[in-house]
Amino acid sequence: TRPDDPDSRCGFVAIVGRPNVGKSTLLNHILGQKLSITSRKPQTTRHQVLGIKTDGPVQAIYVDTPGMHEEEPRALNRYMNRAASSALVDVDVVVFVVDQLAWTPADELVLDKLSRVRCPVILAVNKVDKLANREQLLPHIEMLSKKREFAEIIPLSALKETNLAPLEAAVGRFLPKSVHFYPDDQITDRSERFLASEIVREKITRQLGAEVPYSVAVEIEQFKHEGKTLHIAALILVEREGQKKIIIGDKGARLRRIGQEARLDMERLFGSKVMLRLWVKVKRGWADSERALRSLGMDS
Ligand code: GDP
Ligand code: MG
Ligand code: K
Repeated sequence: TRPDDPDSRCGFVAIVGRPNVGKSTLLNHILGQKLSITSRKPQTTRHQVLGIKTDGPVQAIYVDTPGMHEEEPRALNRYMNRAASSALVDVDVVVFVVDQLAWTPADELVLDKLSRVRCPVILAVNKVDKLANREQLLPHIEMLSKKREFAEIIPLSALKETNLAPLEAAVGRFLPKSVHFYPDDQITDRSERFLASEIVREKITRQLGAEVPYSVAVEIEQFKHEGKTLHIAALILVEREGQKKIIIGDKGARLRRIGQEARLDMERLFGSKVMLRLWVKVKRGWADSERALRSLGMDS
């Protein structure tokens, strides 16, 4: 927008909530693009990603946050808790995502962190597509509305894209008048390399279910356009020899499947043909080591 456009709005929106309520799914569906990785496992979102959505005069800059959680204080968890708390500083609007019907101690913990937040908090009651009967929602919303003062309470389904427009309209109303910080066609602050590594990590988490813990990292070793083809080489780092075997699978079958699925997503995201090479290496105890996190660029 022009700097003198009186309707121009722009600001930061934190999406918070306990793991698995659907924060990443919500961000992806608002953007209409896959930026943030999702899975049935909690804690799949390890980094902070900005998702930028410009709709006419309104530019909303969304911050997806790793779920806030209490666990053994390994380095990775410490990093994730830091990232989650820092997301609440300097935002203009908070979208607090909860699951329909379920309210747990983990939700209570997030609510507690929000007690320090001064900006408007919109409550997004997600996964309403799972409700057999909409009437069930009313007592739940009644209960939630007593927890704190919410600027709005919006039942929605991130997955089915139900009621996303009212959420976005509410967010827009609470953003300050400002020029846009990013070009109107930009959708993220992250590099293509970073997005590529997140896609590979998502495929691994999805394929392996509970077999391999969260201790998988992906490093992009090559990211190069050659003619019409994008050549990407990714190194998958695991903690143990056994995890390496699991990821590779019988005669390499699982790694091939991970590669095929990742390549399709990358082609869709980057809009070009992708040649993807993957390999797996054991890097002992990397999740325990702050130094290893720094070497992977996760020390913010
Ligand atoms: P996050 O940990 O809060 O980022 O949650 P994710 O976005 O990774 O989602 C966790 C799980 O919930 C995934 O399996 C999603 O497909 C699922 N999910 C997210 N939103 C919805 C929804 O609106 N309806 C249903 N049925 N499932 C959803
Ligand atoms: Mg997530
Ligand atoms: K998740």
